[in-house]
Amino acid sequence: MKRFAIINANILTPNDKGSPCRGEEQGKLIHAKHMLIEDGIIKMLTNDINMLPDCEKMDLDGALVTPGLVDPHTHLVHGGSREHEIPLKLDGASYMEIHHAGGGINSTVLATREASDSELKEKALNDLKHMLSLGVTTVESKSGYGLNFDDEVKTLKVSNQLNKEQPIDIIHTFMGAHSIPQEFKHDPEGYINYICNDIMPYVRKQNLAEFCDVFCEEGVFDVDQSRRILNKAKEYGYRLKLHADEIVSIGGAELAAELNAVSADHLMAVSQKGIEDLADANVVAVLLPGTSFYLGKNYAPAREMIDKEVPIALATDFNPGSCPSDNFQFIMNLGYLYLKMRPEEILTACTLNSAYSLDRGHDRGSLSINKKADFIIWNSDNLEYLMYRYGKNHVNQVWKDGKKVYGVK
Ligand code: IZC
Ligand code: ZN
Repeated sequence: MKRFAIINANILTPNDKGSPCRGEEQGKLIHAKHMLIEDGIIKMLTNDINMLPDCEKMDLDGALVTPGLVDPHTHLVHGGSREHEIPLKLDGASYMEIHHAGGGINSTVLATREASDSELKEKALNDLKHMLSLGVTTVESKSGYGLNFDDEVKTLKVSNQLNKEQPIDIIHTFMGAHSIPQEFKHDPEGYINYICNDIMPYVRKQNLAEFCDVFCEEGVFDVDQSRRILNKAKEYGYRLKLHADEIVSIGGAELAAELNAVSADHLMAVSQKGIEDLADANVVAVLLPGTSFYLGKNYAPAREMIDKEVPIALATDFNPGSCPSDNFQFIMNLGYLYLKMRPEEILTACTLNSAYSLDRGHDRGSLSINKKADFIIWNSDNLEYLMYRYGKNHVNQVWKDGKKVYGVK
């Protein structure tokens, strides 16, 4: 048995009571000085050093320790990049205008279809290395740039291989309903039938993805189409997620609640009823302030959602179009500055609530007894400093399943 303890640290963690933290609970953390780890699992949190058994001890001299970050919304595996959109944007074109003119997601679909498995893998691996250095120990990864059987399966296989070949745990989501591909431009119903009948059952059967997500947005998939796709996904055994009310308020949040989705993501344009429905159904709201930042749009009403008892998670939304950054620490800064969340609420949003939004609250997301020893040792003795001093990586070491996987010293 491998047993060791970290001692004299400022350990801060959300308190897992078996469901996502909401309302006032979102901002309540537990504090301890010492943590015992056995075979990659947390066995004790204590302020009394005499409680620890005889074992190897790492003295952290007051450093902040938190759970590893869980990024629950990314479009990790994709070909190419979209810096060629910059002049269009400077001339005033919006994200949706570029999309409807055949650019945007469609240009990434072309680049992804053209890329080989190993090209996609190498590119995503580079991004994963960067994420790990920033403290991410679990990440969600969506398909949605293949938009046909072979290329959706190709990207999901790459994502599954990457899960085995580097330290971050990757949770996979099928998102064939990300956009209508050019071949089906005049037959959206034909595309919906194709993904529902041909791709979705195969992906689930091969266990290539456990979640299904839809881009429910004006001009992409409407509420009725999204409902049909997600109901079909439920039949195949997927858990549900939804890109909801990102740009226009069309009832995405209401649909996520109606279908008992695990999460509703974006919510920059969520309605009052949408907020109430999410709270009633205990759906985790995954907010993506990096997208508001990059698109120059408004931010989701996080304070109002916390007041109305909607559990909040944060994510990067890392993708080549609306958030070309995988920097989760910058998302924490935006959470404080623009979502007006308190540092304690932000930590819960990036660890325990994000783990729950991936159905992983039972084994990670907090430093609780019998959970995975996924944790970060920070170059700071307090949590507030991470939100305040932006643009710098504050990670000193990242530990995954009780093993050091990244370290500055
Ligand atoms: O590639 O533009 N919003 N999907 C929905 C995206 C952004 C990703 C992209
Ligand atoms: Zn997204």
